Amino acid sequence: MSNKTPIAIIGTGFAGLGMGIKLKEAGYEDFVILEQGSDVGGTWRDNHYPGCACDVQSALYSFSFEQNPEWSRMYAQQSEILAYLRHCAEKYGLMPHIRFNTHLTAAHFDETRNRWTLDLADSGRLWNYMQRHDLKPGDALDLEDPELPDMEQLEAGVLVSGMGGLSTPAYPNIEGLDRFQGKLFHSQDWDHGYDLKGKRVAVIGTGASAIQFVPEVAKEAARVDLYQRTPPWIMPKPDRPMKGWEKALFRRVPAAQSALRNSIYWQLESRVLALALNPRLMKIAELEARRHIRKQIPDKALRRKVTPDYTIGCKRILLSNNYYPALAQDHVDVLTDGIQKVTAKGVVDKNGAEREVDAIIFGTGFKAQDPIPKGMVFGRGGRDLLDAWRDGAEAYKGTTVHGFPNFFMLVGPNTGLGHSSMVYMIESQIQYVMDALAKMRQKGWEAVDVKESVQADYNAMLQSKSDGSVWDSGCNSWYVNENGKNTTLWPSFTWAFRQQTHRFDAQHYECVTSAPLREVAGEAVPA
Ligand code: N01
Repeated sequence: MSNKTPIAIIGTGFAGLGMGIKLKEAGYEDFVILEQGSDVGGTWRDNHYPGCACDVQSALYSFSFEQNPEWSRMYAQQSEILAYLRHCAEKYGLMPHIRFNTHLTAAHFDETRNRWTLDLADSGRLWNYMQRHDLKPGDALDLEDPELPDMEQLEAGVLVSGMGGLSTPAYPNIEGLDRFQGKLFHSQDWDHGYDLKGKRVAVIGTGASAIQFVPEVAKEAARVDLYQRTPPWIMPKPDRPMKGWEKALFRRVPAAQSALRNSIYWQLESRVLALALNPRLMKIAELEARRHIRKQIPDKALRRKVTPDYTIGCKRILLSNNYYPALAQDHVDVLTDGIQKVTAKGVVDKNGAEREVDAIIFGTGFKAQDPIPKGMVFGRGGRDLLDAWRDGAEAYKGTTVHGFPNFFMLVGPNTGLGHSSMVYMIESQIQYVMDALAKMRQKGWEAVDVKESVQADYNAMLQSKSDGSVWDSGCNSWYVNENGKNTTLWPSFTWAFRQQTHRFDAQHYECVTSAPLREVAGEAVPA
């Protein structure tokens, strides 16, 4: 395979595959998709814990151009979404473009030639190296270490990241974890070979993943100790199997499925009125969530424990019909005294009480604030992306970062959603990148770099939009960093993002035709 490519894409989740599909549709044949795993699917390949499912309706959580009349439920399970992504990769001819088991360790932009140099390692060898050095996914690699597996270099004109914001597991920093003699794993690294039957299991965390797997663990385990730091607000999940006649209708009349998709879209979009514009309206949702607790939990003390004390919507609103009934069982205890330490045999709470367990499962989420590890992406002047993001991740339109020319991020900073489908955001960004590529070709630009002032103004606007929203109402969430900066969420309507990304606005970029000559807003000027 050639060691040069005009376009390199990282990842084969919705973002990477969607980008590849649109490139092919537009006639680009020369591009490479780098995938560290041995299968496509991104987060839907990596997260396979029991109960894993989507909390956005599948008619909307799928590509607009590839509707699937066969969804078995309103909200598909993980295995079905993974099968859908495999189908997309095959149907649109992406498999020959994908280099599996290939891990991007570092990407350097060479400004003398306006090209990215990518260091690639064999995933298996890199994994062995990381295990030997006790490194976890997301930990910085010492690129000077002679023991690092051999790197292959690939040169790319444009680099598109489809790495996603929630791919690096976050492990809690709890004293004594390394002393624990039982089984330990994170929800993203579920060990299906470990039989939970009859085991005493501690679960740490009560977020979107935990509320899906706790009911499944409780079916098997002899005892479940659920360590809750902050209770989530949970609403009923309006899930149901799709009926035979509905699937037949969608097969024969695709417009009927589009109509369902549109109605879901507008129903979810209407939530922005309360989330972003008038958080007082969230009271209505809170009443429904409180009713859900009362209906599903008979015990008043347990009701009190699971009732949050922050405004609903500040953290992600979760959907579940089986979480509260699971907690109400006698062999499940919700523990809210905090964790002091872990011993060889169990977990000690802040009152000093130890509970022995056979296994500890982390439902502790992802490193959302550092979506790209330090030491991975180096822009102009060799600057590490994480140094550019010292005050928190930010980008222009969630896609480009000043000083990192020809680097496009899908699911970049401030593109996350708490209310609707990420696939909609991804398709909007892909349109932006496609238009950028078309203009680069047309005008002969070798490199495009967003202007610093444009990025700064854009982010000031984003932060002011976040002020006063429900996400700014004082809870502790992964949406906002320790300085109170919203680095992850899109704080408005998704159609507004689509409008912004419809066209590549070259006038906001420094556009370079060749190394010594710069073209700004279409006008040639000396560098
Ligand atoms: O992670 P989370 P997740 N000691 O960050 C707790 C997406 N997703 O994997 O709230 C004790 O939500 C932490 O407590 P607190 C979705 O976007 C989507 O569940 O910080 N507890 C919290 O309870 C979601 O938002 C689907 O006080 C500790 C939990 O761990 C995102 O993934 C399904 C702790 C982490 O919750 C992440 O969800 C699943 C500590 N030291 C996930 N550290 C869909 O359906 C953390 N916690 C599409």
